[in-house]
Amino acid sequence: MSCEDTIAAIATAPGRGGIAIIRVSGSKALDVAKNVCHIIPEARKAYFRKFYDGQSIVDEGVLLYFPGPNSYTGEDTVELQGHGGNVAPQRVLSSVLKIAGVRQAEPGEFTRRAFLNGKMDLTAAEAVEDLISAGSESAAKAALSSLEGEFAAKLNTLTDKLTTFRMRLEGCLDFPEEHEDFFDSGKAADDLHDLIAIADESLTTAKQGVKLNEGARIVLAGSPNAGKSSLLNALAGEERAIVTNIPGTTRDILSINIEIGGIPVTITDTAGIRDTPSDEIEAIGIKRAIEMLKKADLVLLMVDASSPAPEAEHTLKRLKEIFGDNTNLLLIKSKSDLPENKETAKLLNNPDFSQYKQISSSTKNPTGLDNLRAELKKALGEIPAEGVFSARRRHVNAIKETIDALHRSIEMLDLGDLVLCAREIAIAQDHLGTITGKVTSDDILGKIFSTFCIGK
Ligand SMILES: Nc1nc2c(ncn2[C@@H]2O[C@H](COP(=O)(O)OP(=O)(O)OP(=O)(O)O)[C@@H](O)[C@H]2O)c(=O)[nH]1
Ligand SMILES: [Mg+2]
Repeated sequence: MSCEDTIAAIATAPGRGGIAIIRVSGSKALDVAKNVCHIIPEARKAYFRKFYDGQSIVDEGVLLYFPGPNSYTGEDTVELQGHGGNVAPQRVLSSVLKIAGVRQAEPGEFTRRAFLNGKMDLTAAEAVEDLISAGSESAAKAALSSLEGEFAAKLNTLTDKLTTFRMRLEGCLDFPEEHEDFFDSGKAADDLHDLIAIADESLTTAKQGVKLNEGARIVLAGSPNAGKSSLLNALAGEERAIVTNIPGTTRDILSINIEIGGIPVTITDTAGIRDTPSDEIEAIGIKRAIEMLKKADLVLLMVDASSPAPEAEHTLKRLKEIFGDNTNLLLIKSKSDLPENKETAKLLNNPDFSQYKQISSSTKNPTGLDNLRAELKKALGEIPAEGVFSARRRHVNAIKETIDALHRSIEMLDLGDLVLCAREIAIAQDHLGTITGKVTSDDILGKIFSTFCIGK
């Protein structure tokens, strides 16, 4: 991939739509305007033009020209806004790609160029994609905060403080007699603890950002007829899954997207787990259920509290086999509108079950899910309304590495090894630098931008 080439792509989503935008960036952008629109445009002026492929007209629309560096990518950029749909934009793009030196853009390549040309830091570049794929309003708001540089600003404050600290430390190494105050007072260690506290705060916020970005996966599990599909429908607010009183109704997995406390959540309904499926289809469904359970962030084990539940013990045992003891599991006692079954109540009091939080639910009365909704919010972790930015796992890992390096720097300080202390602080700075892109490699960039949409 070379930044010398001029790149082009359809920047709007495929399918039926009023307008499609073909975006072009690079030194040949004006050639595109000349060849396709038969005009040399002035900067930032809208022209209504026919779009040509050779002598034939392929579409008509608006042409815009943004000379670099005052464009999204920092390079000369041309936008052709034509008609949407599956054919017209492709025809315009194909005409654009016939011009020498112009090629189809890779996913995220426009934003990659914007980053490389210093138009935005890496957290903002990633936030562009996060905003596009945001699954809830809170996630979109958080992405916008990162895009506007709030995440980078927070990290830059920490980096600046580390730089100041390192300068003092290195000054002390060079001129020990002049900097006695710095260490005699034990102030250096206090300062480092303060810096760790700031990094810890960023870590918490970054983890919340990841949650908003990635969303959470909740999987419903339990014996046939426990009420899983009914719960899915109630949470979705519409009849998505088939509900009958025949055990083994749900065969395939079915996922819906909802929002809980601002977090985008995918809830998956699964076939009730039992060892004696009625046929091959149910057996495959149970296998799929187990695969989904392995990926769950939170499992809701449903037990029908109104009936004998001879299979509940077995289901719990199976779940533990699937993911061990440390699963995030809530036990849902369903059908709480019906009288409780004494045997089942007794069973759920035994330690195997009582170690889990138990929540009563009913889909048959209007307030039957209030408690469950509140507990789901708690289990997923509440996200503050303000001050959250979108973040990724790589950010969380880099902040953790930063904190580890700072802890090591305190150890070195305690040992009186100021050289190693300074080195650990430099390592901490490098880790922070990988987040904003001050320290980066083609590998990291390749990984980040390959998940972007084409045309962004
Ligand atoms: N009274 C009462 N009945 C319920 C409740 N939830 C579900 N049911 C009934 O229980 C039966 C089974 O419900 P489903 O939602 O299909 O159960 P399931 O766990 O999805 O069952 P499978 O798909 O067979 O694994 C249906 O007849 C529902 O109407 C509830 O809260 N109260
Ligand atoms: Mg079902």
